[in-house]
Amino acid sequence: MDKTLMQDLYYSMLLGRYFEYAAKENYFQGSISGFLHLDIGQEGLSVGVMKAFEGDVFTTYREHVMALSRGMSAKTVMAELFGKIDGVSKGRGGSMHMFSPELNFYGGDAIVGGHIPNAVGCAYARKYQGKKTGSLVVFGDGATNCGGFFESINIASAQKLPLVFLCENNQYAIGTRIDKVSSFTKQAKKVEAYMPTVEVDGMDVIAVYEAIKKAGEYIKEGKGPIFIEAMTCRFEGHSISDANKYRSSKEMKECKDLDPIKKLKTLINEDYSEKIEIQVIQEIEEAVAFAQESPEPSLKDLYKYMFTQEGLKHAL
Ligand SMILES: Cc1ncc(C[n+]2csc(CCOP(=O)(O)OP(=O)(O)O)c2C)c(N)n1
Ligand SMILES: [Mg+2]
Repeated sequence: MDKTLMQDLYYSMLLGRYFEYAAKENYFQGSISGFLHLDIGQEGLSVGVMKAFEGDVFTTYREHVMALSRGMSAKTVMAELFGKIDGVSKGRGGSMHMFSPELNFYGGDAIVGGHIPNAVGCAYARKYQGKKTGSLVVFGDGATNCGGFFESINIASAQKLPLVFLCENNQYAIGTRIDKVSSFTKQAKKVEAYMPTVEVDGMDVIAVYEAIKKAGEYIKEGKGPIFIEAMTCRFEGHSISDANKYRSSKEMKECKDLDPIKKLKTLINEDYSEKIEIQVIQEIEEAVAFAQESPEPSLKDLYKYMFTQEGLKHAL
C-alpha cells in the first residue's frame, strides 16, 4: 500500500482513539449525557471502511470514528456529543446521530437494524438515477437477527441493487454472546444463498480498506449486492453504562492484543508516528475547548427542524 495512504489511515485511527478517550472523560465529568457508544478497539474497521468507500453510507449508533474518517471535524463531532449548537446535527442528535448529506453520511441510527432498509432504499434510488457508486450499510452481528435484515438481503438481491452489506461481528450484542442468540457465529451463513460473501480481519485496517475497495468495484459492475463480514472486537463495554463484566480478563487480553493501531504502527516510520501523536492530542484538546465554548441551542428554537412552518402553527 502507498505510504501516504498508510500514514493517513494511521492518523485517522489515532484521532479516533484519542477522540473516544476524550469523550469518555467528558462523559464522566458531566459535559456529555445520554447514550455513548465508544469505538475503542474497532478503529481499524471504522477507518478502513470510510476511507475506502465512495458512495452513500449508513451506520449504527457506534459511529464517532466513522464520522471523523468520513471528513467531519473533531470539533463539530465533539460539539454534537456536548449537545451544542455547533455540533454536526446542531446538538439535537448527540452520540448516535452524526449526519452529513454533503459527505453522503446518513447517520447514525439508534434503532438496531432500522437503517438497513433505509440503505436498501438509497441503493434503489442510486440505481434508478444511474449512479454507479451505490451504498454501504454497517451493522452489528446483533442486527442480523432482525426481520428487517432478512427482508433487506432478499430485496437487494432480487433487485440486484448496488449495496455493500458490512457486518461488524464483534461476537456480542450488548452483553449477549453471539452463540446464545444466533444459529451461526459467522453471519455470512445467513446470507450465502442471496449474494457473494467475504470475510475480512476487522482488526487490520489495510485488509478492511482493500476488501471495501474491491466490494465497491464489485457493486459498480451491476451484479447486485455483496456481504462483507469483518471480525472484530471492542475494548470497552457496549456503551458507557455497560461495565463489560461478561468477558473474562483472558478474553479481554486476547482482544487487546489485536489492537489495530499497534499493528499498523509497526509499518509506519517512527518519526511520523511520534509527530502525529502530538498533533492528534492537540487537535482533540482544541475540539473539547470548541465544544465547551459552543452555545447551547436556544429554547426558542425548540420546535425548529421538527415541523414545517405550516405544521408548526397546528402543533403549538
Ligand atoms: C429495535 C431495537 N431493539 C433493541 C435495541 C437495544 N439494543 C441496542 S444495541 C443492541 C445490540 C445490537 O447488537 P450489536 O450491534 O452486535 O451490538 P454491539 O456489538 O454494539 O454491542 C440492542 C439489543 C435497539 N436499540 N433497537
Ligand atoms: Mg456486536
